[in-house]
Amino acid sequence: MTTLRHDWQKDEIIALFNMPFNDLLFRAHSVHRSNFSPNEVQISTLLSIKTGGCAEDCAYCPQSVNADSGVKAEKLMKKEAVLAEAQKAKESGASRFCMGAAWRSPKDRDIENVADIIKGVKALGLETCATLGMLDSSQAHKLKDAGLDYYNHNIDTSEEFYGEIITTRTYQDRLDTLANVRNAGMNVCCGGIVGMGEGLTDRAGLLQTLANMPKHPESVPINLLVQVKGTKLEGREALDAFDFIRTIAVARIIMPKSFVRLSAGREEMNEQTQALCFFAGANSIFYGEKLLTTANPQIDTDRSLFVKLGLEPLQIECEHEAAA
Ligand code: SAM
Ligand code: DTB
Ligand code: SF4
Repeated sequence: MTTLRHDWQKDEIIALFNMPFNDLLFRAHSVHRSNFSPNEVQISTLLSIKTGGCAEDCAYCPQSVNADSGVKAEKLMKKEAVLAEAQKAKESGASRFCMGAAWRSPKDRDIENVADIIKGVKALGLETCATLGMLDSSQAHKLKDAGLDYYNHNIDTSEEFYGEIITTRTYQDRLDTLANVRNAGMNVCCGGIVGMGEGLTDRAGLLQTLANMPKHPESVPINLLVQVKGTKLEGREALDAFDFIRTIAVARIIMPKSFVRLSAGREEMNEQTQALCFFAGANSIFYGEKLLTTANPQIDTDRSLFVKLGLEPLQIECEHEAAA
């Protein structure tokens, strides 16, 4: 039986990162196989429902007002337009629809509008996820009541490196939002970004914070920085692919029952790197040609990779089907 630990020490995690590659992958894959069906991958499709003009200064993000990325500020999309995209995502094989908004935190009016959209997406038979910035407790409860299944809010990196990337909100602000989401009874989707110029100790610190939460996030997105022209992190030295694969493997070992998502950055990754990530324990991806504002692999490209590797999309059981 797998025991879930919440007392990981930094040096233990660093020791995992430093294992010989074959030993690390063997251990991660063994953990993966004893907790999941090894060839099943959960599929989420992303949509930016409110793009650009964000007041936060996240150094990686093309949607910050501080970035000179050419991303224009738009209003919240209309419900009908979002539902049309959700329907397309469902027809392409996604099981979860994730809606992102470039807000520091939503206003109560925004929560009402998004709650209405969430009800519509759920009625299509999709799982719902939203990422709208910081939430207080009452906002988290309103989203839960609307039927939101997952809330995504990333801690991004280690507490030590965080200040180099964002100055407009603290690490503790993020942890407070995550506690509000958890206490409202939603599933937590929380991960980070690697390849921002952090060191191995920071990647270990990111995973340590996630694994030592009172409950492991159900979904752990590991993003490889998408370097966007006009952002502060444009031109950072690219992360070695093996260091990315090691990050996935360590996440799998220390959060054995969480879905680990091979998230942003797949467009710059070759098939072999992605295959090793799946072997190391990644079992979720973003699917569809766009992430929020940047490119993701084409649907046909991903379908062909799934065929080559014998991977199958994870099927979800709709509530009305489960009740039948
Ligand atoms: N504004 C909300 C927030 O920050 O919580 C929600 C949207 S925000 C774009 C969601 C996440 O996308 C960020 O926390 C970050 O981890 C990820 N992200 C943004 N830009 C990225 C980039 N260039 N490369 C990789 N991940 C990125
Ligand atoms: C997550 O961890 N990654 C996604 C999702 N959660 C919201 C976002 C990736 C964004 C990449 C940059 C862009 O497309 O703007
Ligand atoms: Fe705003 Fe989110 Fe981008 Fe930060 S990551 S600038 S909060 S949209």
